[in-house]
Amino acid sequence: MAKRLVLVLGDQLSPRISSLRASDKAGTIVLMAEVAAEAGYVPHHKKKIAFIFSAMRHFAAELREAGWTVDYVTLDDPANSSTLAGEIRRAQTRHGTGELVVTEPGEWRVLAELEACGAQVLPNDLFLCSREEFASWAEGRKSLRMEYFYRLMRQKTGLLMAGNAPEGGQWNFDHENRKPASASLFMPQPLRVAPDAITQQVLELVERHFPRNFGDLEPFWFPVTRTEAERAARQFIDAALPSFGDYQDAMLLGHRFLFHSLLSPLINVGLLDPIELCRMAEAAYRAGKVPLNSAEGFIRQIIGWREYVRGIYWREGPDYARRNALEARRALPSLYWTGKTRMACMAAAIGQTREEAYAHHIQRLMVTGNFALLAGIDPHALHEWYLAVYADAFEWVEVPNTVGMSQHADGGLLASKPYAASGAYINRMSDYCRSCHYTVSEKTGDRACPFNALYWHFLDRHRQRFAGNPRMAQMYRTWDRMDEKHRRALLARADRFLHHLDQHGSDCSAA
Ligand code: FAD
Ligand code: DLZ
Ligand code: SF4
Repeated sequence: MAKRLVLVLGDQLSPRISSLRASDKAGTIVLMAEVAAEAGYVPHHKKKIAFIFSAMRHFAAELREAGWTVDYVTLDDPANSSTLAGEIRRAQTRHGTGELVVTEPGEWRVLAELEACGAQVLPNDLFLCSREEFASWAEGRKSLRMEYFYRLMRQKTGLLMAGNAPEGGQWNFDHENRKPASASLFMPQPLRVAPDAITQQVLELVERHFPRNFGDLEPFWFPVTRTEAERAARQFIDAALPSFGDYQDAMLLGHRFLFHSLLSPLINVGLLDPIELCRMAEAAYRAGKVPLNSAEGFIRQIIGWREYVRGIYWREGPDYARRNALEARRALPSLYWTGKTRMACMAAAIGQTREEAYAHHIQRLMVTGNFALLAGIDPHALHEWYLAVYADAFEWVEVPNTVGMSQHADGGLLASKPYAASGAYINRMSDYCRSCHYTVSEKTGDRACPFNALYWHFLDRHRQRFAGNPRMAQMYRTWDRMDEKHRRALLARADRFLHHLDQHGSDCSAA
């Protein structure tokens, strides 16, 4: 009897995925394929490609060990057709089968490709909230604030609940989580795994096939197996989670990871179960090892934000990535790729992105994202950049964060006000400004922090849209109270800066 073909994608590396659970080992061929089309729809960071290919190869070995028959196509297989659809067709011919089953992918584009191949698409139940459940939660609501969705997920899972009430009497302890960090704090280090023979082969392949892609390939120390991922999670819970809440928004030169988990790539490809991870965090709290603000903050990111942005991605449809409510049209400056800029905060965020394929949330939101928002950079170009440069980037999570949260390009669906801030915010939350070419306290003049004038330029050019927003009224009052000459000087400083940016792709001439 012809066997069923189950396609397992590069971000579905869990034996618990629905396509495998719905199949029996004897009657199934599992197909996994490294294909140029997936490695090339944006110019992914070298580390991202290496991480995904190595994790895929290790997962194929895990499945074989568990008794599955796996047909694995490597990128350098001479017969590789370079697309998922092509590899499905070839495998169907090889194995004489027409039946194709797949767990729902994380992108509209891939979903359309698989549907065109006649795939039976099963829901992805590695998430807590199904697409249908999110749609029914959102139905008829005037505003889709994450906080209310999050409370529902707390009740659904029972995480940090005391009966029907939230543990500690509050749903959210974010007001305790805004502390700047200091370099004298003990900084935990994430687990670093030495590449094994499989990863070494992948590193050679990536260097051969993608020599010009963005980013440093080595040193490469990402966990790539389930066991390594679980060790990384344990290390995070024990060493970093206790201070996670306090310093969640902090940034420090030379301390790129602070108390963050670095677990997003591992969760997003299926090596870690998000709910089990939350249960580990809760257990650490209940054992008295982690304070409530940290455990709650971490759990909120996962069962709140992570689930919520996925719901938004699928609910809003394939055109969500193209929204541009603020009509931002500026080309993405080359400094995003080169890291050549005199802005110390941008240089730090982009530099570590190149080296690690990682930056933490506040660097993405309040440094590179904030700059793009203030400078009026085309959100779609920015989306392609975020999708390319981070190891954890898949459309379902990256698009709502970029287009919605960071760029307000969805017109405020995800955030009630834009995440726009002047240099004062970055100065408060980091030590970047101390070593910057620019002076954060200066507003006009060529050495003034660019974020300052750009901030007012942003507010001024979007006055019609935002002046009526009660959360922004105070800022417009401050602007209106300013001396006319000072206002003109601020706008002129911003215009000069933007003109230079357009000419050179950077604030330096030699980018
Ligand atoms: P931690 O700070 O340790 O947080 C714990 C976990 O919570 C993360 O591992 C992640 O799974 C989850 N999480 C936290 N914030 C978010 C969020 N806003 N949305 C979804 N999950 C969240 N996250 C991605 O996983 N992939 C992306 O492509 C991505 N693109 C982003 C683009 C922009 C412009 C912004 C502002 C944020 C983006 N995020 C993305 C969200 C967030 O920045 C990352 O999840 C986080 O930085 C990952 O690092 P960490 O594992 O150390 O996170
Ligand atoms: C991101 C990525 C890359 C770089 N390569 C592959 C690949 O070769 N094969 C594969 O199955 N998936 C890959 N992926 C992930 C996909 O591009 C896409 O993001 C997910 O399949 C969406 O669920
Ligand atoms: Fe960034 Fe401005 Fe501070 Fe320089 S002075 S690091 S540009 S916020």
